Amino acid sequence: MSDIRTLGEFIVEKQHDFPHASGELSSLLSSIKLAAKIVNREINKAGLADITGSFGDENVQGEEQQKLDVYANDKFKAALEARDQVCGVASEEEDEAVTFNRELNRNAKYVVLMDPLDGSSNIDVNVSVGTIFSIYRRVSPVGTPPTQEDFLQPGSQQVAAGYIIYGSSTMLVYTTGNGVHGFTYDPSLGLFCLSHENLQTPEDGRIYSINEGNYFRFPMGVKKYIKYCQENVPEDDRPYTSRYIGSLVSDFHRNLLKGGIYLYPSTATHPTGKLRLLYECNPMAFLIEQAGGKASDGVGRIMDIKPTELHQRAPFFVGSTNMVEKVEAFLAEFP
Ligand code: AHM
Ligand code: MG
Repeated sequence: MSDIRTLGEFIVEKQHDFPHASGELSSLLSSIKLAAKIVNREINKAGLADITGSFGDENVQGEEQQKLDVYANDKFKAALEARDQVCGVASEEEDEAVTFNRELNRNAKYVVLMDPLDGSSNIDVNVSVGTIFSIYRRVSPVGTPPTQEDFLQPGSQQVAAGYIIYGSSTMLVYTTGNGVHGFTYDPSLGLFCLSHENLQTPEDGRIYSINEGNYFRFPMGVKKYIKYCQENVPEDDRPYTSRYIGSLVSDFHRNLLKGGIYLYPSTATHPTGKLRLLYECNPMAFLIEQAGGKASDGVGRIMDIKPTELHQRAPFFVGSTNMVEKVEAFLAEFP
């Protein structure tokens, strides 16, 4: 028992790595941990209770909301509001940013952006899904309601980011800018226990993850890169392996551990790709950079993009540095 380090203990231990250490971020992360446990419990029952399937509504992006999307959104919002560190939340499932109105929340320093249940269309078939979160210090004055500027900060301003993967085991992986740490949930103890300290991703990988069904809609540089991955060049360890779950958190998590690249390019029908800059790309970009990898929109660094809209999308290439640079080179030559 003595060698178990829980997420709570670890956060307190590492608190001073954080530039504005005051315990507030620790408390904020622990509210995320609590909501994760509640959502995990519900996801584990999927298939038994009447909790899967469509909610009968669409989110702001016209995508059908699943019951568990709505459930996860509510639980994370409630957990964040219940502590005093967060003044507002922007979520993939909400049209507008949500302001927390209690006085304690108005005096809070942080905003949270989240995708409460990413890949939720996979739940009905028992495939892993995830929660993605991203935390910023507000730029508006404390004591006032948060403004758009608080939410529309470039990813480089994130103070913490992470995800929960509800997989064959449930894990919480996060960074506060001092490395990436992973915790596996022990359901019998009800605790997230440190299992992956200081995760580093290989500089080179052999896995590429992309929805190849869209092949004919991809830019020429991406088509060329896919062919490059498939070429038979044994001295260069090619062909690579193709793996695509269709659940960003799961695809990202596997590639982070094993080395690889996840690609969601622009397509002829979706010129800015599918993934959301604020809820999906930026937090994953912060994590991968902290793990020694790279995240790009095909031209430049994801975290340097200055957002203009909450639900903005961006082409996304993330993973092992050499692989991301390779696809950037193809795109530069064949835009
Ligand atoms: P969602 O946020 O609506 O669940 O959409 C994001 C998901 C990602 O998890 C996944 O990588 C991608 O969409 C899959 O898209 P596609 O089915 O077009 O390959
Ligand atoms: Mg999503």
